[in-house]
Formats: sequence, C-alpha cells, structure tokens
Amino acid sequence: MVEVTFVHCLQPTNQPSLLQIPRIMDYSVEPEHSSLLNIQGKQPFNAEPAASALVEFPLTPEDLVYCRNHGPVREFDEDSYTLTIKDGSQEVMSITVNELKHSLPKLEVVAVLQCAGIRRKEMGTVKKVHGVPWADGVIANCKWGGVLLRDLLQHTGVQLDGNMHVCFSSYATLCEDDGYYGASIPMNKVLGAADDVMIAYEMNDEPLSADHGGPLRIIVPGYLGARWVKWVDTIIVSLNESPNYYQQRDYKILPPTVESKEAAKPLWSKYPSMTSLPLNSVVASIYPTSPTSVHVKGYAVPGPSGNVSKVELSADGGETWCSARIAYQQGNWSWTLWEADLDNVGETGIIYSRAVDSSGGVQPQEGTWNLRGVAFNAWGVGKW
Ligand SMILES: Nc1nc2c(c(=O)[nH]1)N[C@H]1C(S)=C(S)[C@@H](COP(=O)(O)O)O[C@H]1N2
Ligand SMILES: [Mo]
Repeated sequence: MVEVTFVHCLQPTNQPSLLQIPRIMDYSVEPEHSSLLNIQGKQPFNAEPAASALVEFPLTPEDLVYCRNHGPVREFDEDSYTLTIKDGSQEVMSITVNELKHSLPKLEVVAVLQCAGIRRKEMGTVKKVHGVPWADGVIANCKWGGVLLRDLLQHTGVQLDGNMHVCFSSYATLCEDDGYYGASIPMNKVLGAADDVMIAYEMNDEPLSADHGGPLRIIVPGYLGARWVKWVDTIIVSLNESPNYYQQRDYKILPPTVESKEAAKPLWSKYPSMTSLPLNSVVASIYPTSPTSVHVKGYAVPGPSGNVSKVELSADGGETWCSARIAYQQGNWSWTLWEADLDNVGETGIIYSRAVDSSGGVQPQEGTWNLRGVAFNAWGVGKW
C-alpha cells in the first residue's frame, strides 16, 4: 500500500500567503449563523435543524440548512476571489467569480446535500462511534445555481480521461486535521452526461452565503457532503485522488471489526474513499389524529442504484407494510418527501419506514456499524 504524504502547497490564493498567516484557528470573525439550528459545537460551528422542521419545506430554506465545518467560517470578497485550475502541478487557468458567471452557461439543479454522519447518533446506540453525534437533520434539499464542472474543464482545454480524478481544495480557510480542506471525485463522475457536478455560486436563487461556502463551492449530486468543498479556490486534474486528510483518513467505511482509532490507523489506506451515500429514509414527525390513527411525515434519499420509487411504513414491527404518498420529488438528485395517514396503529408506539429504489433495492432493517459512524441507513424509526 502507498503511504500518503501530505504536500501542503502554499498557494497564493484569496488570502496573503499561508506562510504569513498564523496557523491558529480564529473563531472571532465568524458570520452570524442561523438561530434555528441545534448546536453540536461552536468552534467549529456545527449545527443541524430538527427533521420535523425540514420536512415542512420541499426546498430547504437557508436558515434550516445544517452547517458542518472542520474549521472557521470566513467571508470573502466576491470581486477579488479567484479560482485556479491546474493540470497536475501546472496552472492552466485563473478565473474570477465574475468571469466564471459570464463565460459559461448557468445551470440550476435541485440536489440534496447530506453529511455522511447523518443518523450517527442512532448508530452510536449500537456501539460507541467517533464523530459529531448527528441526528437526522444534516440534510438539505436546495436549488444550486452555477456552472457545470465539465464545461469549465473542457473550456481549459486540458486532456480529460475517465480514469483521472478531480481534486478540490480550499486553501482560503483553515481546518482541524490538515493544512487545507480537500477532497476529490473520479473524473468519470464529472464527465457523466447525467451527473451535474457543478461549481455553484447560488443557493436557492441567492448568492451563496459564507456559511455554505460562498462565493464558490462544489456540488456533487449523489455524493456525501464531504466532497462538496466550500470556499473552493483550486481545482486540480490529477492522476491520483486528493492526498488530503478528509479524502484519505476519514470518510471511509471501515469493517465492523475495527473498533478503535489505533486499530484504524494502519487500515485507512486499504479502504476506498466514500462516494455515494446509501438508500435511506427517516420518520420525521408523527401527529396523532385520533386515539388509533396518526399522520406521519418523513424524507427519503436515493442510493447509487436509482431514485426512490416507494416508501413503505410499518406499525407492527415490520410484519406488514403499506405505501406512503410521495409528496415531493424533483429530477434525479432531490430528496423525496412522503406522508401517510395510518389507521388502527398498533400498541407498539413505533412506526418504521423503509425506502425502495427503482432497481428494487430496499433499505435494510439494520445498518452496518463502523467506527466513524458513517452511512447509517437502518429502517427509519418514529415513536409516538
Ligand atoms: N472547505 C470546507 N468544505 C467543506 C467542509 C469543510 O469543513 N470545509 N465540510 C464538508 C462536509 S463534511 C459537509 S457535510 C458539507 C456541509 O456543507 P454545509 O455546511 O453547507 O451544510 O461541506 C463540506 N465541505
Ligand atoms: Mo459531512
């Protein structure tokens, strides 16, 4: 196995040279964050809304969009912000936000953003996991406006091959575990005609806010949020995956036998970096409508094998299932909102949900435990 060494390229990007910046996390100049979120941590700012609030809106309003940060949030001046594109180590283009907006066609895509640690708190009840104990609110269905990454890369004239990788870096902000935040995705995902990987400058028809990576962030529909690099300032076409900590030593599904950080250390390089998140559904709210009936609402998200085609509910511990009504779904990359009125609900006080996808894939009864608590997708469970 190849040992990964971190090369901290000292990029003269949107800040003075990193050499001149003290390498300390400064949380004194954070923008004001939404007050509608449950705070998991203030430094870095990590917070999520209640899922019951989320499912009231097909498109998630900005104030209900979770915030997941590995370092301080910074505001940048859009006029002087530049994005650098490199072919390996060679710079091939440097483009301002304004030039980006005017030189390439604008695209708008509704896509659901989710943290890989969604439902980690539930997985933690099986056995201790490492990471922020997220509930089911680290998900947001937004309309993203920007340019197709494929268009931009083709515009640079760089030779593109499906076996390559595209690395995204944010040198503009600091983070906890590496000299910069970085991620990469396979070039095939960028070149796929239906894949819609974007560089976004708008969220829900507004300029992208600092909290969500403005002025520029990457959108990778279908992939975990960790690849949706915020405050992106460098894009590298590479033969290799990003060497960044968050690509190589985190966001991987380790086998259940790995139960400690020590045991994980020599194994990170042996497991693949995560890409798609799995088929999932969650029961977000239950309103009693009579002593024996309830109105239930929730969301579902597709996995890699096709969009959500059905969501089923069970009030008898999984013996019998009935289909929920699909209330919202848009295009290939949105979440699915569903609701149902259930009569004669049993004595258990528990309602399970499971999503089914267009290739017949079914959300499993149990999720697979892993040390980092990622990709948990056991049946959704609601109690009343
Ligand atoms: N530069 C940078 N990009 C980042 C992160 C970060 O800490 N720094 N966090 C990632 C993770 S783990 C997630 S889940 C999403 C969260 O995006 P949001 O804060 O807009 O909800 O951003 C991703 N992009
Ligand atoms: Mo995340």
